[in-house]
Amino acid sequence: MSDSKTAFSGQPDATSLVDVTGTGGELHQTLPQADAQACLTDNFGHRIADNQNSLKAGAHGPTLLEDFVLREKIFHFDHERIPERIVHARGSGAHGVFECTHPIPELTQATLFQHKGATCPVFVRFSTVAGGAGSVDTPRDVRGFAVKFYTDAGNWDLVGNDIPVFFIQDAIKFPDLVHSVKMEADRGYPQAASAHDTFWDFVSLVPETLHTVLWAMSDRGIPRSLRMIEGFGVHTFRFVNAQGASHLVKFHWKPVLGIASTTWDEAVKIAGADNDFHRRDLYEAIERGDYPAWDLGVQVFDEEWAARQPYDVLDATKLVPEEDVPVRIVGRMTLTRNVSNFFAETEQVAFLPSNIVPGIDFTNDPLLQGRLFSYLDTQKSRLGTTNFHQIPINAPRCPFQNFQRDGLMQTHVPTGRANYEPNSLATVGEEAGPRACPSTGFSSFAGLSGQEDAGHKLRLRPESFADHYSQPRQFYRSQTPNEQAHIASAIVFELSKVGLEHVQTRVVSQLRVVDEGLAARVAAGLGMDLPERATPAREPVDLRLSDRLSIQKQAQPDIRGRVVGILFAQGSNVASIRALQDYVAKEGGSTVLVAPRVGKIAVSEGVLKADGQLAGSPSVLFDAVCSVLLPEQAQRLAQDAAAVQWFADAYVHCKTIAHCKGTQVLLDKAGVVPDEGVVSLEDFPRVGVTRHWMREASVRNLA
Ligand code: HDD
Repeated sequence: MSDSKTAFSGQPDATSLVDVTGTGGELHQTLPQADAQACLTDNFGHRIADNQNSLKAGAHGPTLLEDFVLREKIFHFDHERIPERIVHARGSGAHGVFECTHPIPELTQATLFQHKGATCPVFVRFSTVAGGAGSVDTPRDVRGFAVKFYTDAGNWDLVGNDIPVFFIQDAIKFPDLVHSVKMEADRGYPQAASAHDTFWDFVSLVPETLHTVLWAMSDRGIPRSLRMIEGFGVHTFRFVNAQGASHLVKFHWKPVLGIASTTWDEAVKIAGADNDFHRRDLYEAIERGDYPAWDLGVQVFDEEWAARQPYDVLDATKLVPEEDVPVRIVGRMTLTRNVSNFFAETEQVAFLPSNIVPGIDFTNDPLLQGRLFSYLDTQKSRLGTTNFHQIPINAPRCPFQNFQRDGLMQTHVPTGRANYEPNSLATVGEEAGPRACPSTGFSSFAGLSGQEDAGHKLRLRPESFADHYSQPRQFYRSQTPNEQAHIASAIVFELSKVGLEHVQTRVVSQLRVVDEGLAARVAAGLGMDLPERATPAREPVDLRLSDRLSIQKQAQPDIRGRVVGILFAQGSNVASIRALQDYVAKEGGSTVLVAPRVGKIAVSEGVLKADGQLAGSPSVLFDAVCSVLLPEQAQRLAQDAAAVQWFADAYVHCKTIAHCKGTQVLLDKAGVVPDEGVVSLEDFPRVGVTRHWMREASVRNLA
């Protein structure tokens, strides 16, 4: 072997530029300035001469242990991954701003609610619950909706979900719930799915789960977009005003774009077409300036009102119907900026329900109380250090100082020797450090007089937590017949994946207490006899139905934020395409041009470039589809399964299909039957983007 230098260096012309020093170049005084900024270095600032080849003893010789450049690079790479979140591992984040629109100083002294127009930066992370960090965006699942407000009085984290209730009443059951829904312990599957034995086994034995289970089995569990989900703080919290008067409060996020969902068949197909459907949708909307927004609303009530309700407001498996306590809008959150680095921000963000500001306080909800411990603890295990609050995404934007010291990855350099208090160092002119501020600091609400929270140590739940069926019944019966069919079908699907027959039986016997009709549908769907009705600890009552619990009852045709797919091919009429694009853009939506192939395509006048290729852009990715095809092109596409499926799916997913006459042959092949949602291109604006649910009964056997 020759020791001479190899002829091939593999060195590119330019290295990528990363400012790793943060010193503004002052440490490179002896080096040329331009070079100092451009030059690749290791983590200790040593310039790297060759980033392509490791150091070898001869061109074909062994790699040398001495190669500190190689070792540092591989060492850092080997440790790039940190433990993923035990739940909510898959998430997407964005920055934004919260603006107070309706001040409520009479209710709370929280600084962010004092003045109309006052703003505060926020960071939001949406997530699925059960799947791992790389799992798909569209399983049937609850969605996390965690908001960090960087207020001038410290961070306030509202760590909620897109469903207003939770599976369990007491935090001590959380590990059991999560173990049951995650992939099964022995076999390592299913990933990101609740349709398996252990989850439903747990559900069938713990009837307090039923309310949230019904929400998850409803269309809420398969949202169309993160921009179109509601958010809920779930627990009852407490507002405290400057005079010390208190009210109970529940927090709601109302999407400006309205609530929208997919169908189950669609969600499954989206998972194949685009693993990152929700993450991409959020990212692209923000990139194009179509900023997602939510109104923050509060339901405010007092203890006397709460005491009169047939449920306990401290029980997280219960909601307060909006018809009983209307949601009062207090502000708007707008997401205006994508993260610059997914790991540094979305992955490292650490939410803590214990992050609270003066004016907002906890209640004795036993689920909330457990969370106050769990999140702080989990961040240490995920991020490796008690100093996780120093990571930029977690650090408050207001000054913070205390006597907490040292620890792994300490990045602050406190000066002086005052690391304790009280101290008298100021008397000798030394820095004495901060002191508590009784008037502006956080003081816990002491409780209402006459209602002291004290008693014997007991492991039990209050009697008022005993009714597990009235609100699930209210939820189910408040849905439209079509939505009820979706719930029944979803439960049939999930239970059809359950191998343990006694679990199926027990679930149906529980459903009989919720609603006999629902139980009968599920039993029929599973081909089983109706089992005995479960014996509830407390018989349910019929609560007043609530339209606000239904998505369909609130839905309006709306193109805002929606995506319309336009199929064209060679020779298509460009004026029709432009007219569609203009209309959708004017109404606040966006369009994607789909063609049999990408690249430039000759149309009636000039050429048009497709955004997506037909087989790679199935109609499940769009809210409505339009087709501008010459008869001969449609004829050709009628031989292409991707084209036929494009229309067949749009049809069975109950979407608007707007088409020119030429497309008819393709529609016939796809089994599209004319109805109010299948219209000419000219009629598209009249029908708009909506779901034509009346179509569903003719295209799908629902339970
Ligand atoms: Fe939780 C994460 C929401 C009950 C323990 N939870 C987590 C996230 C959301 C929620 C949105 C993701 C935060 C992020 O994006 O980083 N969790 C809820 C809601 C609950 C709830 C709305 C009930 C009302 N959670 C709950 C309980 C416990 C936990 C009862 C434990 C006793 N949750 C955790 C956790 C996680 C978490 C294990 C995992 C990652 C993290 O905290 O930061 O500590």
